[in-house]
Amino acid sequence: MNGAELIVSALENEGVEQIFGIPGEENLDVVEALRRSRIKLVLTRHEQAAAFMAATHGRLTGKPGVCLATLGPGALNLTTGAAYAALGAMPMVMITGQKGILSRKQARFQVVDIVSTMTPLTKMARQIVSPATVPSLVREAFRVAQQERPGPVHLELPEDIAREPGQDIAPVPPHPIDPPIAPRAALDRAAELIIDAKRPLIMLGAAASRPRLADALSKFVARVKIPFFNTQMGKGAVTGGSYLYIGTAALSERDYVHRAIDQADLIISIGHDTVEKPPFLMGPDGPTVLHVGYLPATVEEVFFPQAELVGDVGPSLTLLADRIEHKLPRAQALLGLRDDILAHIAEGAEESRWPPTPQRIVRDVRQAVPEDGIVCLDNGMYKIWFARNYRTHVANTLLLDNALATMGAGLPSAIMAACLNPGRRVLAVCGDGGFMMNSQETETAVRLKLNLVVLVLQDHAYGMIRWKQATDGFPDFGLTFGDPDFVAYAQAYGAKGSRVETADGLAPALEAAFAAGGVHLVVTPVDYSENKRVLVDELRANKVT
Ligand SMILES: Cc1ncc(C[n+]2csc(CCOP(=O)(O)OP(=O)(O)O)c2C)c(N)n1
Ligand SMILES: [Mg+2]
Repeated sequence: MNGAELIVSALENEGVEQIFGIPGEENLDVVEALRRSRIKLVLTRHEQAAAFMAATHGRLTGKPGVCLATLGPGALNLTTGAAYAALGAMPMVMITGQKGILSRKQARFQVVDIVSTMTPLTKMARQIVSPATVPSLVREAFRVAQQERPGPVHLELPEDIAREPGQDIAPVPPHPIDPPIAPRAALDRAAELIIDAKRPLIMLGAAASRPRLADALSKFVARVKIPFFNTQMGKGAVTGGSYLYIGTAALSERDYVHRAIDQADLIISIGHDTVEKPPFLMGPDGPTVLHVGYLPATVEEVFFPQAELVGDVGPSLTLLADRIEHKLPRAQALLGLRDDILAHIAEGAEESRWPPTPQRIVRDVRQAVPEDGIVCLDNGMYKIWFARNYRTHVANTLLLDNALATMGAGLPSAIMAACLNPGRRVLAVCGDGGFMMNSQETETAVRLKLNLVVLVLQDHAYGMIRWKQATDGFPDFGLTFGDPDFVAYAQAYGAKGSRVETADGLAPALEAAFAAGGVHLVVTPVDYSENKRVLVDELRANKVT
């Protein structure tokens, strides 16, 4: 087998079913090996989108997604996706080509040091220099990508090594690994802290959304009965309809949920990852924070836990619940705040203003998307509103990026979610700015015959930056643009398109789009005056007691 055949056989051995990307001439041996394999090559229209898709595969399944690009320009286009997976802790394997390394017949044409470029963006970046090392390097790449804290790995396969005949080496078989559970002494200490707390609160962070954790985490919360809130990326980790859900910390301070946070004397922070915009700010006067995580906490100016429970989170939480269940008479000390917090958050959701408010849009989306439906957000102003107002009931049903927070990932992540979940409703929500950053992938979605609805919120502006500009006291300048006719644009790709024209038009438009199937773009204007009215003026006046 040559280097390319060895790599494809090693990928099959890892259970890889599809690879996303754009090959170049340096990958042609890999393409040929893929043609003869079980693995499907899914072409995208930009490598960045391929990386977003592969990362989302990792995020949703816990198993690395794989993307492929050529050398130089193709590989460089993967870098934003690499950073997205690195900050978001999403397992992903990137394979890129390179000119031959044994001879240099094209001099330096297109040659960029991609391994060095990828090093700070990945957990591991290696050039493959011999077919013999392919099976072990691929196994290692998958192990490293998948292990806590998960992330991206890069392998560079030069074209001559891809073509070089090697021995038929068998791939290294994967085996299950059970990470260590928190030790007894740490469990006892954590239990004591929680039993002594007068006003405990649970916070679910990004790592709480790891797919394999959903059950154990939900059981823990149900057993200890302490109210919980989540960070943006912790949304949905425990059923959001639970009577213990007290809100989402979409802002760092002063939101209604901070009324509970500010009164808590102990926050049991499960899986918080400080890549997220801080859900609250720790200060010298408290509260005490107990970090529960796969890995020790990272200490920041605004986050410095005083106690830690480190180990495989699911089984560790079960042992912790065994110690504290039925011993927490004060568990619900803060639950009385819940109704008021949630009532404030729900304000404006029923309003029939035209254009619709973000609160109304969130409500209409929630109506059209069943509990197990998946909403994938791009980055823009609406992300704060969805994080704050959208109620989740099933783990990983609101995919948003509060880590790299890059524009352009909404559509590709929704494409991946739709590929993995053909029976569920999947919706991408994008701003008119972010959608245009990877809108070419509409063709990919159409070609893959996906059922996917894309909701574009139109304000003819980079709205979030415009909002910041206004709240920081700058004059309105430089952040507006013209849009294409989105309905015609969708139709040009062979997708369907519709425009919301009335205050009550969004929910039926979404319902019709889902019911019709295929790829469907729905465009609605949005009234962003609420950004200042609620998120600035109202919350500034919101006295946290
Ligand atoms: C790739 C990238 N470029 C720039 C930014 C900075 N940024 C964050 S939100 C935003 C505006 C988003 O505009 P749009 O997609 O139209 O959403 P809106 O806020 O208008 O709803 C910008 C420019 C970013 N996060 N990512
Ligand atoms: Mg916009």
